Amino acid sequence: SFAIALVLLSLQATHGFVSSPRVSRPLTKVAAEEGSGDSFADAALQVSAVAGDLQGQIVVVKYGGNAMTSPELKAGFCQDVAALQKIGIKVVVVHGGGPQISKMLETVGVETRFEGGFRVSSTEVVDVAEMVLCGSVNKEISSTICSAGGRAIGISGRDDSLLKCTKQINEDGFDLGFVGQVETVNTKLLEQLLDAGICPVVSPIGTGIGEEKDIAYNVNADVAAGRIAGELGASRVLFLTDIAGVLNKDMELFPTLSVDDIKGLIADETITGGMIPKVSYATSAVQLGVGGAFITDGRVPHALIKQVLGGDMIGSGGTFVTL
Ligand code: X2W
Repeated sequence: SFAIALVLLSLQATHGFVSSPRVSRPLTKVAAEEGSGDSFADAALQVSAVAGDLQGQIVVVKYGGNAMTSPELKAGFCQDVAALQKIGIKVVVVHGGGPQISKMLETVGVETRFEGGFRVSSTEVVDVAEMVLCGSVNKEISSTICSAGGRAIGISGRDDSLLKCTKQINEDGFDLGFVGQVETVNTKLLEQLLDAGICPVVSPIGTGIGEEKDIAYNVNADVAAGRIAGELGASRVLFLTDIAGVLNKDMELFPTLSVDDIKGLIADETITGGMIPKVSYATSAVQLGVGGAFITDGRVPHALIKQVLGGDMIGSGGTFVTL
């Protein structure tokens, strides 16, 4: 198909035919034991084997604000979503936009700060976050997927009560304001859109429950993506971020980590700072039944399609987290 041809052309252009060592990441399936020497045919066989396995499966992608830095990266990401959709993979995009919210808060003169990876969110802050995420960021992503030939609809966690939240209470009792803890996910809405061939593009603004049903909550996009993937029983969740993956103290990448490995690495302080929340959403998604979670560098052009269809076949990096 056109989509496979597109992938192959990009693989050809950037990597030639790379017969890197086979590793056991589930997305990597090598069709031909030995290459025939025809690089296009070999790559086509490899990609079609992976694409066949993934048809009809759900892949949730968290697209972080730091991975949206250039128009080229954004266009490449949206092209990838459209291409995966054409192959028959059900893609859900959950986007962030932290830097974009911070910029707007600065413009309008509202102070902002983070506590433990979460933005302290007054009513004013949530208003701006909703305006930025559900307005410009969300619509730009859904419309660019459409102009790349895909079908996408932008929604927020307040639409059809997609993300019902309660106020998140920090362990140390610190008041974060209107930061939402996701209580329920309206998976039916997402499944209906996916079954209709539409990619839901989700802004992480949630809705309150009961008497609080008209309150908007600011939800961390990693939290929203991990939870949506878990509730949907996705085969994969990908976190496109601004680092290569989980690194050790010598800045070398861990290609795979189990949930137990991660506990140990946090205990011995190999994993620190902003990586801790990220790995915790990845591990909780896996514990909720997601086949695997990738934490990968969204600043790499076409990171999404390379990771989903290429895996280690093309050495696209990232850390794969599994049970
Ligand atoms: C985030 C929502 C956006 C987000 C915020 O206000 O920045 C909380 O921290 P990135 O680009 O993925 O960081 N919400 C509660 O998560 O964006």
